[in-house]
Amino acid sequence: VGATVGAIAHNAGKPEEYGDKAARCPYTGAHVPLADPSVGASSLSESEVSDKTVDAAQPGANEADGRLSRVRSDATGQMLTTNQGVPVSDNQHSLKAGLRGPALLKDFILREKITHFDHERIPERIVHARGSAAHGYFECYKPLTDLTAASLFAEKGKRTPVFVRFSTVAGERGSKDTARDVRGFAVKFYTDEGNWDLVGNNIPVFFIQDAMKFPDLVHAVKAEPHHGMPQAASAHDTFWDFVSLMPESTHMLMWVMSDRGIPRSYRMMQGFGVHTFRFVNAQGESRLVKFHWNPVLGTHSQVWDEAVKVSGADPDFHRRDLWEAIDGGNGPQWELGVQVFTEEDAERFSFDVLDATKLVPEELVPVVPIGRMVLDRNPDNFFAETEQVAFCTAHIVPGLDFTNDPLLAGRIHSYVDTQISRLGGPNFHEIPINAPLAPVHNNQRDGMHRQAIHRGRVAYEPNSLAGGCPFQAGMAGFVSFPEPDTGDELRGHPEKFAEHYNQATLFFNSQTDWEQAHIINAFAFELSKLTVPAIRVRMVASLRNVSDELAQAVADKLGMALPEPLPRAIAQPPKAEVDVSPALSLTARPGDGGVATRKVAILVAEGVDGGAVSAVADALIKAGVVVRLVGQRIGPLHAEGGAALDADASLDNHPSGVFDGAVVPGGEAAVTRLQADGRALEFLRDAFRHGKTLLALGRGAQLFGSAGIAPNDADGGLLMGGGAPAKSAAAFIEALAKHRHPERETQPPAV
Ligand code: HDE
Repeated sequence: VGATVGAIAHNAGKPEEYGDKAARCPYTGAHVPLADPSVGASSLSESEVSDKTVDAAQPGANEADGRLSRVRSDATGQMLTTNQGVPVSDNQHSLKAGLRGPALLKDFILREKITHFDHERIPERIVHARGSAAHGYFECYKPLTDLTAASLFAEKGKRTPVFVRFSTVAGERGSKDTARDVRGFAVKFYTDEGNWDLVGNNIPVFFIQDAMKFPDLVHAVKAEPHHGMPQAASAHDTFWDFVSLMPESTHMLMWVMSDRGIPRSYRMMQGFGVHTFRFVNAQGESRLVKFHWNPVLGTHSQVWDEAVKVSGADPDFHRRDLWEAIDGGNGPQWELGVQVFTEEDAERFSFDVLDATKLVPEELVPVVPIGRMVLDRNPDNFFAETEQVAFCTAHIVPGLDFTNDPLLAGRIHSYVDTQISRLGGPNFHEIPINAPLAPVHNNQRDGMHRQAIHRGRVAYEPNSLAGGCPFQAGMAGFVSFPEPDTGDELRGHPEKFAEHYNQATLFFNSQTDWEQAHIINAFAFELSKLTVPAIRVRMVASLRNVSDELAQAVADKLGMALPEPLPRAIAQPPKAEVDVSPALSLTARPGDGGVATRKVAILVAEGVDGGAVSAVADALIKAGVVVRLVGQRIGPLHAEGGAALDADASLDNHPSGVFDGAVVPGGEAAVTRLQADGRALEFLRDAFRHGKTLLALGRGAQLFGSAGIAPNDADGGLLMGGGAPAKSAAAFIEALAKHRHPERETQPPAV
């Protein structure tokens, strides 16, 4: 026991948790091979699964990394210099006329240093300002040449480097990660025929149907302009004023008010291309396509009380989670799936596929997996990569094309435009993280911050002086799909765009009881924050068109009478194809059943049962869990019998929200100490209320009693031990894999 406890004391488990030093070192260009690169997609047919036995792929290869090494800078063993490479003799003192005299204007070293500092900031993104990113690759399962000429889908096993940025939308760059919000899911594929940016979200629909409304939506949700509040929150008058006047946003509101708006991790959320795009094959034939990213770890979320508390405990919760998982060699994976259908199919649907407030139910068109994405390398530098990466929906490659979705049309313009002011000019494509792997040759010249040195005297086309180069690619290049003429120029929208509630109802009816309860609570919370009661009434009136049950429950929680339903734009809405879509529930994707990278606290104090601590810790670490010994303070303490332990976290710096589960070992003295510590009781109450997996060993059960938590056999996540620690740990791991135990929830919370 002593030896194992001693090992924990020195954090011997850390290398396994976070990877050894060589794996963490970013300068070698080598990728961290994943422990198990196989995907856990149970939804695949056997033939599809066998198609995934990839033979062409080079494990860990990522050409994009080599390209970035050209610009990497490493000062190890180097002398300090100015930007001109002049060695600096003294970096502590400015040049003065006498020791007590004035600083001199000719001190070019001081001036260069201060001037550069003065200009370190660039404008933050107008939306999606706060984000985190990682490198990785996409791997194609099988050739899709019958559907698309896109080179990344041409061969089984073909790998295309990617850079992926996840983000919140409303908050500023320094805001918290766990706000209730949509999450951005932007993927830059460095294909061999140019960059393709699939700039998606973790929700498959959007608030509005037409780009014309986007600036209004964003002005409404951002901090109110007179006093700059609230930060990273939609719970304020202007947002609900706008959306309650905009019934097309109702479907998206259902998603944002659901637990999708507060994901547990970027690694545990889906991504969606949202719009309907086109696949175009080499013969010029086109099919419509919707893109889905499905996480191998499953879809998991926080609960609201937890998200609020974690935002204070660790505002970087999602950023840290992504970084640490990749750093430890547990890079997250997603499957890319597509829904492919024809224009004729689309015409038969009760909704319009050009309307971004609608999804295509999976029961109508199944999602077929076509490849997987692995994120396996953290950026070297946040600013150079994560901040300067410029995603643009206009970045598309041969084999793909847009549709006439009017929201997408505005985006095709907006992203390129915004990069020009954000990154300081039209040459942002030359910033290393944005530069394609495919060669770039054209006659665009000059501009701010030009990096390329174009040779020759010809910068026009046609030319004879340069032999006609660079020459047009003709049919080998990007050829826009010939969309048929669609009519007269006018402002308006197609008829099916006027139906706003069918899919909001579908979403609500497809949720489990506890998911519905969370949606009701979220609406009630957000609307309770409004200062103008009329907005609240209008919103609940709108919810009546979704579900009377929902509207009534929200009204009850707000202490208001149920208003008349909001008038609908169309009296006789078309009948929806499906009433329930199980795929819309978070529970549809439980994940691969593993617990690797999940975080567990073992509560320790002087006199804790050291044998139990090491037995449980060993079992958890073996299963890939990140274990923290959480003490009344950090540092050394003595287990029962005198063995040394080391608490690497404290009840103050690691409250329960940052963990997925907790263990309370026995040891009479330790339990008595913790019973007298309000922080320990609060830790357990929060963990219990948030549905976390909890294990008591020996006398540890008494601490639960002191916290007001009674044993309950019906609660699969509340394990009151009794058995040997190793056996209890096995049961705990099984319960931890379920992520959370919502069956224990009561309204209001009993504990
Ligand atoms: Fe964006 N959006 N957006 N958006 N969006 C931006 O581009 C815009 C929309 C999305 O990690 C901006 O570089 C318009 C839908 C993501 O860098 C800007 C419209 C979806 C990101 C912009 C939309 C998105 C952005 C701000 C309606 C999901 C972050 C900075 C017509 C499919 C990308 C920037 C990153 C960022 C405009 C609607 C996703 C201003 C005009 C729908 C993930 O260009």
